[in-house]
Amino acid sequence: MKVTNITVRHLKKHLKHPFKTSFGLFHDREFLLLEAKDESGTIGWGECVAFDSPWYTEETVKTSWHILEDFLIPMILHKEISHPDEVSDLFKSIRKNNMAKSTIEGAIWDIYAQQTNQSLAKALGGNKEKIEVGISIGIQKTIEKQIEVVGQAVNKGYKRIKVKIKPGWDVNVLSALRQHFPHASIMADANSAYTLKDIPLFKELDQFNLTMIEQPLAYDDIIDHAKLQKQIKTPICLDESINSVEDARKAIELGSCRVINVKIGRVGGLTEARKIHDLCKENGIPVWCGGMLEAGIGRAHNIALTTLSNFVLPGDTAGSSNYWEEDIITPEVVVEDGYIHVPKISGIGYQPSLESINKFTISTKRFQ
Ligand code: OSB
Ligand code: MG
Repeated sequence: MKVTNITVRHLKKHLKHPFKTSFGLFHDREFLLLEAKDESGTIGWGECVAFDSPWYTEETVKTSWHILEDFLIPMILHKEISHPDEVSDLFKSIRKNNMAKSTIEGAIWDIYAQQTNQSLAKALGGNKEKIEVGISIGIQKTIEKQIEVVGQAVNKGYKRIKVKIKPGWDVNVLSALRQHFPHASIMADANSAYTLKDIPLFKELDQFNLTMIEQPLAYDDIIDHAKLQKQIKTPICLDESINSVEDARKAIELGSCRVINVKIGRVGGLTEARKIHDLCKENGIPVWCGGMLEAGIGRAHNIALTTLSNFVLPGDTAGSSNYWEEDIITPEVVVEDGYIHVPKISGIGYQPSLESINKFTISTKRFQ
């Protein structure tokens, strides 16, 4: 294939429920969509998961736009590409900026799947018909409210409930949740809000039998996480610290985690995500697919990735209606009894709705 036209759109969508983490509160989600067309007219879509501020990684919507426009798009336009695995090699001279890279790579995978007449899941080598789904719930105003929201998710059938914690909102909340939901799979995500000084606190959390604790320490650390994992029973899951298959190899060697959260954008695309999946499988490390409050395109890519065999833990890819009054794809992503049925049609399996996309678009630029 040769990509001849690319359209980048900047969208802003209001979240149905504000999302609070250890780093702040979101009411809106800004993101980029990339539409790529190849010479035969096949169209593929990618979603850039960077946020409008660099709280999670260093990338933002604006840095992604800049890297796409000034570096990555010129490297892709009119190049002959026989397989999407080649895209990361084309981008080798650009350091990091994984979310920007992943945006184009995702669109190329979509085109490739359509042209080989298979679903994106099949093209990646996945073979699940349905995937198990978990949910990530933001910090609520009170413990009572947190219990209520977790209860709603349990009743909807979500297979694993993740809550966000931060200093002062940890033992108290998790203890209350464990009391109310003695048998639910509950986990906590700290988004790097703690240090090794908090080891006694993490030891205390062991009593709640959490499925895992996600990214308790610094976003760029794997040394201290290894020290912490040796002293606690709860499995540590790394998110922010793993940006490549090399990071995963080192973390596994050091014993920094027992689980890895794979996010396509954070690791630079589906090809790298699959490499991490394969390495973890060889090493007996289960993985699951993380979420970035995606709209429909990103959500569709997550679903396809989750069909790979070592995605044995429920991910954060909840249904569209958990985030949006109206998603940008048809049909929307629906969760039934804690499962999403993987679409079988070719490509990402959901149709982008241009009418809906246009409604939320702030700016558009075309490249050819
Ligand atoms: O740390 O996993 C995270 C959302 C935004 C940024 C980082 C994270 C999250 C979530 C929500 O936990 C996942 C989702 O529901 O999409
Ligand atoms: Mg996380």
